[in-house]
Amino acid sequence: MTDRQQELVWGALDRFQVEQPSWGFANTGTRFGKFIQAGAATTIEEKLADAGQVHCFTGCAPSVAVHVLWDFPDGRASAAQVAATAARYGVRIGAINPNVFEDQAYKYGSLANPDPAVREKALAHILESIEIARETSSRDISLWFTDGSNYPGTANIRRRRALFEEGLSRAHARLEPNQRLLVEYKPFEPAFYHTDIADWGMAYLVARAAGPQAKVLVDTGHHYQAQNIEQIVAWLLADDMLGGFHFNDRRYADDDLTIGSIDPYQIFRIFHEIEFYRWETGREPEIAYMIDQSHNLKPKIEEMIQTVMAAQELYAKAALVDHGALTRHQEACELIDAEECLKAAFYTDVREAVRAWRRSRGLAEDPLAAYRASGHQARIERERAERNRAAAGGGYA
Ligand code: AFD
Ligand code: MN
Ligand code: MN
Repeated sequence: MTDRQQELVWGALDRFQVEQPSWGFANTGTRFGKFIQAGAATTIEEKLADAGQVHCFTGCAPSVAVHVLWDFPDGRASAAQVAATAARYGVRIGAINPNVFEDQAYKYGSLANPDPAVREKALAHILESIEIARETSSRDISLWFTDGSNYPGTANIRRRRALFEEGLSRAHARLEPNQRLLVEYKPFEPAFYHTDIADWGMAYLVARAAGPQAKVLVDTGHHYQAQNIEQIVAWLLADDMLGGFHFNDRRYADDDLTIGSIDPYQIFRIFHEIEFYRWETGREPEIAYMIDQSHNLKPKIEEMIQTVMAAQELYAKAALVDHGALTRHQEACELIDAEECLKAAFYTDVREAVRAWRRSRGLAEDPLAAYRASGHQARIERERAERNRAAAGGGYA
């Protein structure tokens, strides 16, 4: 690696921060069940303590996305305490995730429910989430809706779009100047016939209708198999509508696997579009890089460290693309040379440069090994065993 390449890698690593999901530390699973882990977090304090470990060893994951119903037992009243707890563990609260999909009232939808009383209930929860964000000094309110239908003819699709535009506009009107609504899309699940906000175009349109502080959230697991995600990213960047990502990887659907574990080149190409935009425009887009993974089988803290390390490496690789040469080759239709600009960067082994960056920042060069040697896992398994054993019905997988 040349000195210039190391300089590019270190510059990228200095810029790169990724947000952890509180729900990644708790016992979760698939709709076919979950395997309880002895050391899994069962309270927001334990989740923040675990996230603090990940940030302590990686140095680039200082914020934690939280889920209102799962992490704020007393709603807005517990916001200040949750923020103080986060600080105690060396992290801060990041995106606030309202939950308008678990309550029985939302059986036929939330903001698009045919019943105006349910729509008002969902909006009230979103407005409370905006208040919580104010108390935790969070910029982003991250909205995912399960609204949709399972059978043809059971929903008025056009009317439901209009209801979303109304509800999101009312939420947008209550934002602080520094706050944003991130509208996440997903093609299916749990709805199986139509999902109201199913793709980037629908999210774009309802966000635009809501107001200038509403953007699109791209969850990498929320696309059909052949979709070109980096093309979506390029279009959203061009219109300043890219609010952020929920990173994970997938083999078949919304599998929430570890980032880069199935198709690292795709994540690299997404980062490349962002780096290419930065180089070409000189602008710094305000993008929330967030992880949305919650593993059933891998040890949770180790998996989050593995995820953060993988994201760092792929972002560092994307910073190595020679944008000047790429642009010249593109203009001249020198296809192989243009493609090779990406492949040369992607196949560059950045691991030693990343290890050197960690040493220069006083971090362990191998965060996973350092965590494993810390004794934290054994300690939390002892401390949390009983609560998790109860959750497992007495035994562990
Ligand atoms: C699920 C949904 C969606 C959402 C996440 C956190 O598919 O990605 O962002 O839960 O609420 O993964
Ligand atoms: Mn998501
Ligand atoms: Mn998802």
